[in-house]
Amino acid sequence: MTEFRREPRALWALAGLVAGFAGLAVSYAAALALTIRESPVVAVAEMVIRLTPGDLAEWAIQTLGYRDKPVLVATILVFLASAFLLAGVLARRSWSLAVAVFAALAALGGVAVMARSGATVLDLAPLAVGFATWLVALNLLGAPLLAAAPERASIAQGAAGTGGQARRTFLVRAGAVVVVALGAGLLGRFLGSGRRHVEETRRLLRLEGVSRPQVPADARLGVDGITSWATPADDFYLIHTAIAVPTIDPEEWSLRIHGMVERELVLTYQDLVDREVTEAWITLNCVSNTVGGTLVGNAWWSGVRLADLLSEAGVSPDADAVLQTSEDGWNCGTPLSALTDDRNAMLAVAMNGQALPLAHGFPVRTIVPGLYGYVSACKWVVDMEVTRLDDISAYWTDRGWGEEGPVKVASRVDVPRSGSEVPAGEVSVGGLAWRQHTGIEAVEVALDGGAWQPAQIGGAPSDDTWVQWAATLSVPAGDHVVRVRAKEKGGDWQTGVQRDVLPDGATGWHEVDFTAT
Ligand SMILES: Nc1nc2c(c(=O)[nH]1)N[C@H]1C(S)=C(S)[C@@H](COP(=O)(O)O)O[C@H]1N2
Ligand SMILES: [Mo]
Repeated sequence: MTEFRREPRALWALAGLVAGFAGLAVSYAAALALTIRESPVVAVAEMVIRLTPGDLAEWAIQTLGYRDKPVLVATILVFLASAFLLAGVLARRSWSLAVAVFAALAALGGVAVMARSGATVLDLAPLAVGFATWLVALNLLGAPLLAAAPERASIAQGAAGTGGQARRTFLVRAGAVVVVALGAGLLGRFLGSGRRHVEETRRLLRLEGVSRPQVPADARLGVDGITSWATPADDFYLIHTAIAVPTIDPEEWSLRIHGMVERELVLTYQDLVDREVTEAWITLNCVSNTVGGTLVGNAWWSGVRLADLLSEAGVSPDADAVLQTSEDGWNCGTPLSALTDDRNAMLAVAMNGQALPLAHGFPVRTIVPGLYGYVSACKWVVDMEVTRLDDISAYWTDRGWGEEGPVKVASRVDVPRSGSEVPAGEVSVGGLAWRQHTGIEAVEVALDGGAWQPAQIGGAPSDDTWVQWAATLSVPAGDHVVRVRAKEKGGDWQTGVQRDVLPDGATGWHEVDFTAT
């Protein structure tokens, strides 16, 4: 105990160091588990690189050569180690000072993470996890040290004994934290290497029969501000329940088609890509898309027709559904007719002319024109059981969503933007309208609740995609609201009755407020 009092500062510093590196390791593992591009330390390194003056960067590259990045990361780690030591020493006197040091480091990491293009709040999750780890670990390690110092013992009553016992507790806890940190670090490495391998495999894939997307000339109306008719993969909305995007090596992927069939089929990735490729522009949207929302995108999909595969398997006439299961355990029940009729329901292997991005279902996902994603567009699909709708329940239908999931007619105003100011006079309005597998016949707009006026609509290669629409309105100065409605082919005008997305998709007209000056 005396010895303990003689060098408590060193032990506190050690506590800070161990806690600090544990936090780094855990945040690194979290970044890789959540498939966030890189860990906070790398984000800081990238920021330093961006902020380094050209001459200095030049000097660094000259002197250090290809080692410049490892040296930078090592420098950051040394800086962090000093900060951790400091936090530990400060914790001896004041817990809040230690927390302030960790908070400052976390804030620095946060700025670096958010400074990257395309960063979202989710990218901060590893930092939050690391920060929490710092606090928990420092608390765990600090408690026995406090208990060992007699003048502070009352603060940490019951946390640990005194003297030698406190020292043992400290060492055991420090050992445990180190083991957890090493485990987290190894887990991170493992997740990272698997992911890199699959990313690399994906990039190197050359898929025969998959062609580059060609946007039909008449699809674009050329009005500024309307969402692009073709959605780049990077801008395509993402919906999945998986926390970590599955990383599946095509070599290891297979799909089993079984259930109410004459012969079970098991397909490997090679079997699949050796088949004839079908390609089409297909608009995909989410049932959770609210009126005017953006959970909808249009891509050029390439894959293998499901109707052919199901007919090879010999589907029983009593079946009316296919229960699709993803590698991540998510599932959905799809009406069989939508997979076997003449539409382009496919097992897609490529999006916009390239192997599917990991987050969009690599290596294989289902795409069914005319149905919402939650009943059809299974990503990372590995199992299809031919069955009866009455006999199954699936992820979203279990949670109160409709069983069939046909897409409802919808339209959206993209310009003018909500709340924007435009010059009074002739004002361009425009947006998108869709009703996949039925098609859009006409679109109308109305200013300030007045009469409906026809809009121009762009071309579409099939009824399975959205269309752009545009109109010019005479708008006097003042506050206005523009609304849009679409008419599906051979059907009615879109209803103005507002309904929530649950259970089978929202209805109602999209309206946008703007000011003309
Ligand atoms: N494995 C898996 N597939 C899934 C989902 C999911 O949560 N897990 N979500 C579905 C839903 S609700 C939609 S709208 C689409 C979205 O596809 P995207 O993320 O490629 O846009 O995927 C569908 N496929
Ligand atoms: Mo969805």
